[in-house]
Amino acid sequence: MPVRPALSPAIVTAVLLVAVVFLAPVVGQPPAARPGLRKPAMTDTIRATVYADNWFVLYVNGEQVAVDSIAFLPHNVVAVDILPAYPMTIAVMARDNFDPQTGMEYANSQIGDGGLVLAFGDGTVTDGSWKARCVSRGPVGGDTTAPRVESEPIPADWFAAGFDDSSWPAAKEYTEEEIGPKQPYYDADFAGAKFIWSDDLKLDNVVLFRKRVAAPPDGRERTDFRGLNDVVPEGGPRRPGGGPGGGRRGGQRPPAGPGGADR
Ligand SMILES: [Ca+2]
Ligand SMILES: [Ca+2]
Repeated sequence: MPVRPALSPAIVTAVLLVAVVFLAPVVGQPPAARPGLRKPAMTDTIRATVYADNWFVLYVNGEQVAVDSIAFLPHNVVAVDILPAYPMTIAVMARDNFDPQTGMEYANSQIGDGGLVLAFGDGTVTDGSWKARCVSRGPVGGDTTAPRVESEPIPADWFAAGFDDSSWPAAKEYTEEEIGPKQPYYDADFAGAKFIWSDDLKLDNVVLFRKRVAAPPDGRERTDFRGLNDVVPEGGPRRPGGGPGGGRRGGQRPPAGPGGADR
């Protein structure tokens, strides 16, 4: 019988602990040493809830995190889990339903209206502090006899965290009565959130929104997990996948129990 290495899980764990305690302050030093490199859990996420008349795409910190799964009708609520990091830049493109040639809807029989409301589990809500820039409107001037659409190019990086939106107008708040949301809105929790759009709820058909959230509105401390892929998380890396040599230290097995697996 071959003799297995005599390192018990307990000893390996002890060695790792010693290494962490004595080496971490030296190796991990510098100024911006980030506390807590544990892996994020679902309890670190917040729920993002959005209702758009009629459609939206949502970006958080430059990454696309949600797309409305229904382009037109019925009016629906989309709720997804997101991992927040602050300051948090939220960017939304919302579209009213409209014919790209006329700006009207239902076979050019009427002018539809838009509307967006959003609430995050950290207390972030839509309101007049958001920026809103209309990039497509129609029928221009409300003219339904010779209807036409007016659009402008969308900046390539409009959703990026570093995009300069200082010249964008403030979003305008609208009441529930003005929007006339459908039942899914009432079935969700949008407490504290306001409906927003650009200046013309009916003629503005494509609107870009941006909001920078400096810190969690609910005041809760949250870990910043950005760059997690660039560090070794607490508990060590995942067990190597069985290649020649087995990975670390000549193929020793990582300690059993918590820490070895990709939790
Ligand atoms: Ca419209
Ligand atoms: Ca609409």
